[in-house]
Amino acid sequence: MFSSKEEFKKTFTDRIESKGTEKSLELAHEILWEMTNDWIQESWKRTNQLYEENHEKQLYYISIEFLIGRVLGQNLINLNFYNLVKEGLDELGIELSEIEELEIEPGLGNGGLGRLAACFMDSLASLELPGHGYGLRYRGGLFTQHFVNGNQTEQPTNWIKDKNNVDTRREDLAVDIPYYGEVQLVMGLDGMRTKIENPEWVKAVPYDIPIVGANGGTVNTLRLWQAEVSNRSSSVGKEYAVYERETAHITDRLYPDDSLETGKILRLKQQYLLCSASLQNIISNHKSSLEKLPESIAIQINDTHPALAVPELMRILIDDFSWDWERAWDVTTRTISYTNHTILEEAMEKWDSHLIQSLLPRIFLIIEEIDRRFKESLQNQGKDDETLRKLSIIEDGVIKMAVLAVVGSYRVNGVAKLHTEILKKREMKELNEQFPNKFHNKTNGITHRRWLIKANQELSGLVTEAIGSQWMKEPERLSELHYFSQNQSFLQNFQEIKSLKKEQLIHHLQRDQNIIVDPSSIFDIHIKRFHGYKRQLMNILHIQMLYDRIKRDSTYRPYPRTFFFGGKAAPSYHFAKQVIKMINTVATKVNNDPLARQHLHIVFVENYNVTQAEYLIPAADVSEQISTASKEASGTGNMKFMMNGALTIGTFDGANVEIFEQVGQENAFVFGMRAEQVMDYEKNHSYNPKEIIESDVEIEKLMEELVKGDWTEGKANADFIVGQLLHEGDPYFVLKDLQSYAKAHEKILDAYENPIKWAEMGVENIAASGIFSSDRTIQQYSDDVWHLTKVPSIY
Ligand code: DL6
Repeated sequence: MFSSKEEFKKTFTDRIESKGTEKSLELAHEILWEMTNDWIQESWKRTNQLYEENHEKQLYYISIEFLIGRVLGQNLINLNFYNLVKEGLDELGIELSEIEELEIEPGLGNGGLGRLAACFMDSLASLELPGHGYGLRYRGGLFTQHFVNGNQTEQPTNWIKDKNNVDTRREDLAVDIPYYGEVQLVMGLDGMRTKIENPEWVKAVPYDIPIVGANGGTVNTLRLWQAEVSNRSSSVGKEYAVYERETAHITDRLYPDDSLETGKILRLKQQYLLCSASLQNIISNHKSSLEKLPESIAIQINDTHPALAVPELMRILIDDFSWDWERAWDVTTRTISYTNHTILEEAMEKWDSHLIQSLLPRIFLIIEEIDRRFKESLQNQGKDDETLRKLSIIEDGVIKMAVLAVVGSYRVNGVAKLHTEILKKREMKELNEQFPNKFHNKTNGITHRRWLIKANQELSGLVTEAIGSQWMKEPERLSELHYFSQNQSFLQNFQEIKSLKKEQLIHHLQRDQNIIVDPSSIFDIHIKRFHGYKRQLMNILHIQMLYDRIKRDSTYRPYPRTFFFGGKAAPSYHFAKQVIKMINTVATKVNNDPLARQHLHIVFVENYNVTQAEYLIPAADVSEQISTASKEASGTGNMKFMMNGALTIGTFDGANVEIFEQVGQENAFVFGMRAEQVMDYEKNHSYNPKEIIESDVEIEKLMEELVKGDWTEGKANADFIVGQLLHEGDPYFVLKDLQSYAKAHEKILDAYENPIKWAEMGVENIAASGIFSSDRTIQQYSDDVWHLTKVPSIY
């Protein structure tokens, strides 16, 4: 792009002048955006040419979410221009960080699953592997969260601007998607063919985002589909205005509320649009014989939202290419693989047959046929009725998408060792027995380029000073830091950087939310989606216990701690919203109490998103990873915190287990029940929270206060929380693990008394974090599942 700072400054100022408009930060943003983009476009073209010339196998990662975060700064980092641009702009009196702040992050994801997809895109390009994403271009993105009287409110996030969008419209690649209609058999040149008569057509228009890999050599593509009216639908069976409105709705919002049938239909429309448009696009790009599809492409479906890719690929091969069933099934099941991200029953997607039958009649017939043939083969193997029931794709008028995804894929993976074991031994036991070589584990990872190199440039610089820069390419070399955990000057620098990152977070919060935080307090951070199993409720109950102890015992004066919360609740998830309300209420009480506030401070960061995470994670002393064991498939926040030198307080759940394995339990604070215990309690229905309350005076008192409404505002909130803990049987074992959690917190206080020891533990965490880079995960997927070949960029 430019070989020196001087050249950058000259090009930048020339471009500013040539605009002839008033100078502003917005103009600086526009110019920097254009300059970066010019460079990326060239590299992007070159990458695509290389892929075409070499006929390399391509991976397509289909995902309903891609939580990419802000783009400009990350692109500058990956292009290795960040520092040069920053210094150049500094000399021109412009702060790069202020330019970055102008970017509204596209909220195209909800949480871990979407952020993982974004990390994978970054790693694929950085490892020079031909891997691209397909997703949806939600106009609204995930909602913006504000608190009104402590309650979450939701507003649309308008991330699409008139100009300088992160994506480019590709009208030339638009495809039409059929909904509804009737399936007809028609006579074609090569015999009878299936056709959908009178469908409602919707046009899917792709928007492309360049994914810039490390050093800028490889630029892959993230292609997002937007629903628009199709000119094939001039005579839809409804008023045109209604058709227009319904079409625009399809890519309006991520995860429309599916409590009503209209919401369910909308979700199905989204999923089919994503699968059909992506597959049509993949097949039309495919130049060689379709028999070779499994050798020339791999399709990874990210959770079950894109599971309709299985019947859709079958439909294309059978209906559009006149293949017979067996041939189509053979190619489909050697092309598609599937990642499972949850064992939560309520998160396992199931669709009423009648919905799919009416919206996607041809797809429904194909699913029925897949199910019929699968059952037939099971019967031939002599399977009993119970096994047949568990393995059926359609059961009692319901389509089980996870079963469809497993049956239609050649490999299936869980996202952490424990999670994969639970899938294999419990949740998908019968499927695993039926397909013994299909299941495998791929522990998640995070891109160290965003979560360390970009989010914590100071720490990244310190690491490089100590062990050289090779770790950026081979993150497992972070292990060399192990030797520096005993180096006093390194530890001191690490502590100084932690303080600096705390100051930066404080400045950010003060500006955005007018919150003042004590920089010398312990920063204890719990950021993630709000969900019962993630146990934000346990965290806030513990804070109430601490408050009570401080009030009751004049000798208990713990070191000051700031407890940060951040996260959104799904708009229709009542439990999560009640916990948010409660945390805000407790925060008001604790923060305004003259005695308690000397020791405890609660900060609820509004509108938690990727950008906020980039401020919060580097500033953390303590990382809260406290899910009920067995419930969190992996977690990835846990890895981000560790890589920034925070110490984990956590359960033996998801990837925490592997984190503890890597760093050693002596460098973390482990507590709570194991997965086996939780699952046994669940199986035997033998957990009774009343027994805990009756046998523990402190918890009993806490419950009395909750019942009295001391910690909630309004009776409804108190009744709900008490109801969950007492009458609903405390489904996430909050009371069961509470004392063990409290003890782990006491150990944190003890450890923090020795700042050098604390820093040592932090450095050990960074040193052990390299294995959690998504580069490792992607390399493993490539080796075991996709079989991609590196295409070295010629840059
Ligand atoms: O695999 C990415 C991410 C995991 O780290 C989380 O543990 C898991 O909860 C999340 N799963 C989902 C899917 N639905 N649910 N629940 O977001 O995936």
